[in-house]
Amino acid sequence: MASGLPNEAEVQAQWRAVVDILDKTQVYADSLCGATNEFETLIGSLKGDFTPGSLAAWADTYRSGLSSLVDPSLVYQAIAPCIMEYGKVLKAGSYVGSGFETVELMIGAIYDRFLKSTVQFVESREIAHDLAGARTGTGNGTISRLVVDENNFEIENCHVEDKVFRCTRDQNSGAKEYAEEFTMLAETRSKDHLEQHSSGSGDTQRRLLYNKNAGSSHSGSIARNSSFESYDVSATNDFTYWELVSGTVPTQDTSNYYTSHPGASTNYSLTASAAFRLKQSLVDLRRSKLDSRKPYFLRVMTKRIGGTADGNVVLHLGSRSVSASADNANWYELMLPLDQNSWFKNFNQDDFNIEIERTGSSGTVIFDDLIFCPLDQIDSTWWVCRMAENTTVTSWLRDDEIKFEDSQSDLTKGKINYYLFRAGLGYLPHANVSGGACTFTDP
Ligand SMILES: [Ca+2]
Repeated sequence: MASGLPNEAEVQAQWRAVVDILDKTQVYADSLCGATNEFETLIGSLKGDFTPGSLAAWADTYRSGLSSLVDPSLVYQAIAPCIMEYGKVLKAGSYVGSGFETVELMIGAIYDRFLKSTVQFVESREIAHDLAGARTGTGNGTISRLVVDENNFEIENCHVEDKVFRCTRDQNSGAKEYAEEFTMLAETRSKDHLEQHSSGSGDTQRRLLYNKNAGSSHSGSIARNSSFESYDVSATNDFTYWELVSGTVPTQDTSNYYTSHPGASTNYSLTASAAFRLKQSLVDLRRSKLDSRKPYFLRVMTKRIGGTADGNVVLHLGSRSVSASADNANWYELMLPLDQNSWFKNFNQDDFNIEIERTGSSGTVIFDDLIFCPLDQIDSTWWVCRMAENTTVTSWLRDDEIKFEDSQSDLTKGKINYYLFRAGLGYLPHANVSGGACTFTDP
């Protein structure tokens, strides 16, 4: 053993050496146990009195032994000391925010260190996340996905596989219409810890996803009066929970609406023939606080009624906003893009609120079906399902599906991050986003 405490490069060298051993073990074990391999050859050749039974049993035991060498708990056991040693380096550099005693928190301190102190990156796994998905069946809603964290690094602690969201409860089988239940179905898992790259997550990441709507049930918007049905011209705020910030108070359109939602008794929309800006404050949301560890989704449907409408429609999420032309002949989903600014840290503001706005004053524009909600995390990336069709909404029915196909062109890339994932420890900032040079290189 060398003497003294390691510096940062030396800790990285130890970590790299650990990953090298893990990876070479994994590659070798996989090569013995893959589809056309030594074990297959052996088992296929067995005949006689002694060998068929005995060697088949031995092969099982042998594979089990190989598998145990790359068991997540053993991967964790190898990487955890490197992470804690890294903490000592941060301490020596008086790096504030590294006073953690657990591996899980210390890896977060190292992540921060990579960005804030001595900027550096590991190699990326370069996973190609499918953002669009392919829909089959009756319903014409959509599922969107967020695949970057609050610092715009692609989320890398996930399985590379196809995922299908299948409608498992519709309006006729236990769910409310517009609050249909989807089950995420993944690819088959390896029977042990070998052949991980060619295997899926099995049922380990299986979660339910619900169609979000403008109602107030469990899958509804956390903004109140999101569908603009609660309206009283004699009240302080004509639209309940929506306070006028500037412009002319909009009125209610009782003839046109986007779609309904669970619990709806009437279906109306908000209509504006002049410029306006309305806000709903945090205190009026169905939840009195936001979760700083989650990304949020905000959208509203809008279209013009009658002739051309001028100006823009604008949606504000805290300090962030998105705008588009108000002149939409069909329903248009005005939505904060799903990117790093979907995260609390990046839209947080003094006196948080969400706002809808129209800037023009010629022509009539209606708004309906606002949805504000946190995204749901499944296998580390984030998802939201809702109706967004621009002409006619058709509800989901059981067995409707949306399929997402992720891929990774080079399975050997991003080993530091891959074994962090295998150990259940997340990932570190990687070089493919900022274009920075990779300093903590793969073995
Ligand atoms: Ca409505």
